[in-house]
Amino acid sequence: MTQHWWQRATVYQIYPRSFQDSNGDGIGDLPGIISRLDYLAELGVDALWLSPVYQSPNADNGYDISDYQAINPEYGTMADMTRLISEAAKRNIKIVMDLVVNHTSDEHPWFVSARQGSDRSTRDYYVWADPVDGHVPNDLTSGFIGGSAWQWDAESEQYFLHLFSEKQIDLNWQNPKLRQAIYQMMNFWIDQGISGFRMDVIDMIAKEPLNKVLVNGPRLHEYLHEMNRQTWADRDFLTVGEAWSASPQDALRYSDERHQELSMTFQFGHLWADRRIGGDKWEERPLDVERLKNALYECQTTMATHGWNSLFWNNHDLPRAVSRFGTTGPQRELSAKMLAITLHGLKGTPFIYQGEEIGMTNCPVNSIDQVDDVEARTIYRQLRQRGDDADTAMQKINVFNRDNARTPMQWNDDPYAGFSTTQPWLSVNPNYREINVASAQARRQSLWWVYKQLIALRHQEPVLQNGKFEALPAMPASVMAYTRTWKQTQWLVCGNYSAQAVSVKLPQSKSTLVISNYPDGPGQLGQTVLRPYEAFIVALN
Ligand code: TEU
Ligand code: CA
Repeated sequence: MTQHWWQRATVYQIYPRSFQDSNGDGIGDLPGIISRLDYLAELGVDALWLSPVYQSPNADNGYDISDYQAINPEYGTMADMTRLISEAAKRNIKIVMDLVVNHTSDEHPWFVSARQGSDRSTRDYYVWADPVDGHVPNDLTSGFIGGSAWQWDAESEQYFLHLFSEKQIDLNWQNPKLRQAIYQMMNFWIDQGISGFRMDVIDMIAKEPLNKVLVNGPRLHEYLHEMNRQTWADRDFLTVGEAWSASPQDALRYSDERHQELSMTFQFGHLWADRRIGGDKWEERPLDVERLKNALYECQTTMATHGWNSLFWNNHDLPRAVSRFGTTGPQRELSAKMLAITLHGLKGTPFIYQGEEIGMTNCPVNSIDQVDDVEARTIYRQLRQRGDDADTAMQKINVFNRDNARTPMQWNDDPYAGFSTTQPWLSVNPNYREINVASAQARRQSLWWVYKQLIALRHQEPVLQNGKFEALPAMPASVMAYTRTWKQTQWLVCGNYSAQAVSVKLPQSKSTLVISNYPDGPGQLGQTVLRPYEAFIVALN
């Protein structure tokens, strides 16, 4: 039975910098989000996950925090945050904060005092290591800047660790004092009335860098259980851990309620379906729908009785779903509806990334000067050093550039898409005149209305919340088809991931249409021809 609010909820991710600017400085902010709460309530979402809004020098757009208990002045004040929480609550919307506790900014007072001064009480909050034969301790590299992850501190004659950028310094979770300081900070936010945490790279916190163990360290689950007990344990609270390393089995380990750790994780298995596993980020492969299905299905069956799944296509680090798994051609909305229907039919908690509900697309750029993303800029430099000319390097960058997902929200066809009254921090996607919220809401057949309907169905239908998942056997590679069964109710979810029509054998059964992306639905089941990108949910009877 459904026990938790988040088991019937749909969460909406906001990237605050790009959602709504309220004061004409070109940067999204908290008052901007508040001004859009009615929009979010109309869409029907239950909770907002805010990417970091804390004080930060913005080396990685807020994923480098210098004060966990202060708001970045670009975004507003603590009073704005309090108002956001209460205004959202009035509309039955909960707030989920981003918890970035694998690392802090180098400007965090903990790190400043760890490095210098007589009182180094926070020295062991971070990871330090002595030189080995006068060199770095080992060959760990920093993902975001290239080069060694170890940086020399001349004053103390030791190295410290930064696995992301040189301004994101890894915390030492083996230190119980550090863990207590983090739990205290989390309790501060829980007391402010938030309802959940999304936990940044949570699979890395128990790293053992000298043994080159970066994810799934031996004490990881011990820490998460301890965190659970010392913070949200007695509340109905949503926790979702970002875990790139998580297999379906790992995801069960995190989310199995008997272990009292997290509600769920983000697993990324399905997002390798158009990449070479272990390959470079820009190595695009034609979408392998079979692999995509299998990854999603395996999570469904692994977490059938215990544990819980998150359901998502994209976020602020990933390309736009419709550009990646659908089409940006004339069937853009049709294909985006197919993606929405086939994902939201699964068991778990759906996460919608801002703009997904109107089918926002990737935004390729011509020159590296137009790129903000620290990761993309580093990789560009490396590609050029390895001999790529500027055009070739930019082609690769456009495949994974995180800015693809970070261009401002497209509200209407005013200049700057209604996001701001001035040139935003990152340029608006030029397609905003066609793709925007106002035009989507005005057309009853738009993608936006499909999302609204899917969110409402999740609230209303026990079969969507709890129904047992079963894949339909012997489907063509491009077709996703499964049933959900709860008591006397059985739903069939079906989607064609291809631009070609395809013939399938569906159950011989009478059916009632629940939702579809073609106006006329599938008609009779049995031997059926699915049209390009066709998707539907029907109740079998
Ligand atoms: O991302 C985790 C992460 O592993 C990233 O390196 C991710 O794989 C990459 O961005 C994809 O291109 C989290 C946050 O979501 C991301 O925004 C942060 O930059 C990162 O942690 C560091 O905090
Ligand atoms: Ca602003």
